[in-house]
Amino acid sequence: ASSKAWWKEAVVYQIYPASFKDSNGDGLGDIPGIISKVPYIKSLGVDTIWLSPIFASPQNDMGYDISDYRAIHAPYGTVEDVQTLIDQLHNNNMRLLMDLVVNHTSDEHAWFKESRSSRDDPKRDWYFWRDPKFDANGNRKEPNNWKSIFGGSAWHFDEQTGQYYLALFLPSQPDLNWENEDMRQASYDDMRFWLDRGVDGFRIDSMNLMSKHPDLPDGKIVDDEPYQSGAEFFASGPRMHDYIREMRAVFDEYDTMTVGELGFTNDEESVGAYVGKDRHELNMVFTGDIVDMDFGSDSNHSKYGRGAFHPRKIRQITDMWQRVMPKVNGWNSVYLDNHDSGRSLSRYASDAPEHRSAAAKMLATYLLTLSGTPFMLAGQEVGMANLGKDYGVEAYIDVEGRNYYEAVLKTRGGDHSKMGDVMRELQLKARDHGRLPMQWDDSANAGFSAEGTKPWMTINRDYVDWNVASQVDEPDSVLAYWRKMLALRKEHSDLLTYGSYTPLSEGDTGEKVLGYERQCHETGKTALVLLNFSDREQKVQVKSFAQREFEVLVSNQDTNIKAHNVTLMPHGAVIKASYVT
Ligand code: ISL
Repeated sequence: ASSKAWWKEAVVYQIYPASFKDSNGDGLGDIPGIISKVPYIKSLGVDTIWLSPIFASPQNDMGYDISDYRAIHAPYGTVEDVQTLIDQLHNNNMRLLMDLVVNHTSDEHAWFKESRSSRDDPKRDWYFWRDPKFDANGNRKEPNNWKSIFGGSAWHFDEQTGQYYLALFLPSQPDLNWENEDMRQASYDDMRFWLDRGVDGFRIDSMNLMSKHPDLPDGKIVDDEPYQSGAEFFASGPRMHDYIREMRAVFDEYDTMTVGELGFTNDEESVGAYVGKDRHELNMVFTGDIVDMDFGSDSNHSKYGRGAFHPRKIRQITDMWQRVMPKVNGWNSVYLDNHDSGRSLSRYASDAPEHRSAAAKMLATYLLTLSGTPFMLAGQEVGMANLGKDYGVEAYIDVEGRNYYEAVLKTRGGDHSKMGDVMRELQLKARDHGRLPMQWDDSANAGFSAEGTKPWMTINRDYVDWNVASQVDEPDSVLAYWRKMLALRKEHSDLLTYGSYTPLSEGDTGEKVLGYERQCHETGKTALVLLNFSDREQKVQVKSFAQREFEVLVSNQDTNIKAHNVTLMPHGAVIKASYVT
């Protein structure tokens, strides 16, 4: 069995700072607002907070474009406020993870300003600067064909010094050159700045993009677009593991938890290499496959391509990582939602009024019964959903979705009435949905921001029915279910955190139901988990449970559940435990 550690037993609550709680009426969430909600977060049974970036930033990418790692974006508060938050959390036996965005900085960071100032600047090599290429007609061209993750070329020409710089995300997010030793040391000093103040760990943004192939070769051409992914030359590149190990030495000066965000890398072997225990690199990662399940069926598996979720996909991805981690003696995260995606409730289950509560509980059951550290997104505990179909494109303000919409609109002669297919995909997957202001109560602005203020983004009008206040004392609410599940995970941590995992086959459960057993080898206790990912009733017969004693530990339905015959209602979830006597 896996050895014990605090970060394996943690349950992490992700807060998008702009959207959690506005304490001063400027329409934007802030750190004092988060501090005011610590008792609430603790009352859920959650013990760790992951805070998306709160650092000084021009906010072109909502703080993922940092201009000073040691300063706080003024509307969010101050370094002292962060210290207060850390102290309050620690007083409550809770912990804080920060977002570590070091694949790139903002173009307003002092490092980049110096770097771009002249070709001879000592910090020139802290970023990627390359000479132009020229085509047959003598026209200037980018150094290679890589595409930015947010669209267009990843290279941007700087008139003053006559070279291009690389930016895999926005033009205002230049990539740092991790090859440069001085740059790395400066970044480690910034990390120590926060670790010294008591931060307990980091979610490392775009973690595996930090090592690029030294020749920056052209990406493989897969279509007739001018720019191509190129990810094969910058995802999990040649020196990636060196950098992580060097960083790990800094983390080991403290008791630091790390979770690395993986992009483009989803195969067993590469993922295992980051988290295998003897590798001494990261505690866990986020693989992107779990948030990509309804991406396009096109050859690029593009985010806004037309795709469909099928329960078979979650079965396959879940089985794979649950099997791989023990094999490499490693650990993983478990998550369904983050600030870069539509809400899993609306994409993989159902936010239709008649299903919403059951579906939200079913997904909670999934998250909290697997091996791995669970990460939930604020609002998930009350069944927050995507913006509905009655919202037009103006409700969508995130740069990724907007860029995509504008690019397609151009090819359709600017005719908004021809954008129905694009709207459908935005309604499912746009990053805005994961960033909706928290729905605290049914007062104006959902209790997120005072009445009469103008929140920085749309508040989903369903807040009137779906909010914390209306659920907090309601025993059948989604919120009550989360609390019950979180308590259960703690109580049965031998089973649910550390137990082994055995999948039931599709033959056992049918294709719409996900089923697995968790077992504690010391006690022989076994939990059987059945999750109905459809909006129809499903009948399941689990033969291995026919001869055993069992009890229903938790369920979101109250029909009488017989020994090995289970009828799951639409989006039904059942956990049964058996004890060998
Ligand atoms: O958002 C995505 C898909 O919708 C991803 O491709 C995302 O850009 C990628 O996973 C990296 O994400 C992280 O870094 C970005 C930032 O915009 C995201 O919010 C962050 O999670 C650049 O820092």
